[in-house]
Amino acid sequence: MAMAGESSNNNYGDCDGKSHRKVGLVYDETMCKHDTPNGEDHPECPDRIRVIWEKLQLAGVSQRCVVLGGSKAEDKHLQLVHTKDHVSLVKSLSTKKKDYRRNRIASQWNSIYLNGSSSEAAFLAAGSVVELAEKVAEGELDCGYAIVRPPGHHAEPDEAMGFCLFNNVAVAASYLLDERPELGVKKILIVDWDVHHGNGTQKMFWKDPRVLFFSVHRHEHGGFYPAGDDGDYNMVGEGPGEGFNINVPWEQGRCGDADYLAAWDHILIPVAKEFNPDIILLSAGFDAAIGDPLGGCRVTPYGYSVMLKKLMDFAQGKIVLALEGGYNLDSIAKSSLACVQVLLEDKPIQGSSEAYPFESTWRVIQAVRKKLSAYWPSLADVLSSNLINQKTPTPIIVFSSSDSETEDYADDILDQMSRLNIENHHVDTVSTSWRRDLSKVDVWYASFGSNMWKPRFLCYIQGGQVEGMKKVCVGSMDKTPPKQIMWESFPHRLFFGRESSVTWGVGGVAFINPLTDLNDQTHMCLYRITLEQFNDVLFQENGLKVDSDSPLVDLDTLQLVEKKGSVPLASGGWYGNVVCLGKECDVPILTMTCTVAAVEKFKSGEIPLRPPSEAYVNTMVRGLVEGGRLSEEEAKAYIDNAASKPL
Ligand code: Q9C
Ligand code: ZN
Repeated sequence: MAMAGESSNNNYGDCDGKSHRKVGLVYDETMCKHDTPNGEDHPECPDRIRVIWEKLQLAGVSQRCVVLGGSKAEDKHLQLVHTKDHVSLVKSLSTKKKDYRRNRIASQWNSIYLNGSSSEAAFLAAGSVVELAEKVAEGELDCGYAIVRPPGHHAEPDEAMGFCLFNNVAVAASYLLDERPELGVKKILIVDWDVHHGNGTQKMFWKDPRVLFFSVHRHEHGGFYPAGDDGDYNMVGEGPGEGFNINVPWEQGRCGDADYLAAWDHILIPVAKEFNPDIILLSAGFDAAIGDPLGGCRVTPYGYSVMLKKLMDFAQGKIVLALEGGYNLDSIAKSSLACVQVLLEDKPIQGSSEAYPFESTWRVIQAVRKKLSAYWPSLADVLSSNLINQKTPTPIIVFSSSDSETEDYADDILDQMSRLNIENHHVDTVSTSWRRDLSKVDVWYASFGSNMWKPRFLCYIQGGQVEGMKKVCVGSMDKTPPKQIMWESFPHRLFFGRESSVTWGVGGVAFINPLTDLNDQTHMCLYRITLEQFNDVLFQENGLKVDSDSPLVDLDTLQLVEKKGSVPLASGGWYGNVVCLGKECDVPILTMTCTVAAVEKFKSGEIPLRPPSEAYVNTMVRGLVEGGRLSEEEAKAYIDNAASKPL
């Protein structure tokens, strides 16, 4: 580690003659060596930090920063927040000769992969954040950004989790507080804007009033990763740390600049003023960014700039960003660039945002303020109704359901829709112009469940009822039958979830895993329909009104799903995810699956995996047989086999 008072680095240029701030950047290619053991694709990939670094170079901003190489964390510093056993176990990974030994260790953890370089990268990631934080605390640098991986905020004292091996930010915070008292850092604000809850960091400072931990994350009442109650706003810390843990748990996806800035203006900024930190550490995941395949939120580079700028008013601008998540390479590069430009303070922030927060955002903000006002008087005032009436309404979700329940309640949907339309005449008059555009685009809808049986699928287009369905289907607005029907097999895993559903009884909802599994083949029936009709199928499958004024999959989303393979929709129902399986005749093949968050629940056992009911099997078999895909015996064996394997 560098000594205080060392002369300024030559990389620091001031060619424009303006005095901008001394910004540290850590980048070390060695951290790219941490990768999946067999070269499988994974969202937490080496290119993440490469693209960020390349973007900063291309934009000419890295040249204006103090660039530091990585630095390895010392065991004793890691042990400030991790157990000795955890540190030794991660260290030992590098000496294991065989992948299978590491795979075995990885499999004991939640969402972790390991290779021969994982240990080195983990020590570098943590050590680099420590080094940068030290330089900022000493005053050698004004602020900085550590472009590191693996990320850290899910790592708990005794375990790796959620792509994280060591909790990089927590190690740095403890290092400043416990190992460098002479630097005078007594109070640290940790802000975690990664789309996931920073469960590890929360745990490490749960009883510690020296660290104020603030995490804003997609929570969905405990349904979003890392599932459970830890990210709830009731989790305020304990003992002397009570009131020093603040969670802002979004109830829905699609949150964007307006939602995040509302949390800043009405929670974080007033509390930061009262807390008056000596330094800020930012768990800067960029997976709430627009376009992120895991996050499903919509924060723009402008949004990140404003959030960062607002934090720079504290601790004399001493702030250290450490990369956490963020899985759309383009989004993380652009967001990172926007942040470094703010750190450099060399030009005013560009951009604007016109949207309002969601209604659910105000609900969450009010709940957090109420709970935390016991500790932070600035949160005690009731927000004015003028303010909270500025909102973007959420599409009305009639109910959240499985596909099977949807048909069971189709009459109820119709009832509720007509009632809603009587009460809200304006609902009918909103523009549905999206339909015109999307009616011109064809897609293949690939079905793998009961929709493989053609008469059953046709109900979603033409409306009506078939054998086994108790109630009537609404159908699409455009009732033109599919232009073509064909069958194909795809390398995906078919599985069955849910303890029971109304129509089919025990078991009986089929999903393909949104995470591609090349070892399994799923038979799918492809219907060539318009993108408008595909949206109507999605609405119905998710229990949403079909007269929505915006589609779930618009042309941009279609483009994104073709590029990314999978895009979460946050439509609230069982099929909250759209997957692109490729192209046929230049027409994209789309299917709908449950969300990655639901897969987590199936894996953890929160939602049981059950073989499908007899009625559901019969519908699927009927589809496979009538479609000429398999014989009855083969179809039964195929479903038996799929249903007997755990996730
Ligand atoms: N089983 C960060 O953003 N999802 N971690 C697991 C596959 C885990 C995200 C889905 C998401 C972890 C740092
Ligand atoms: Zn994340």
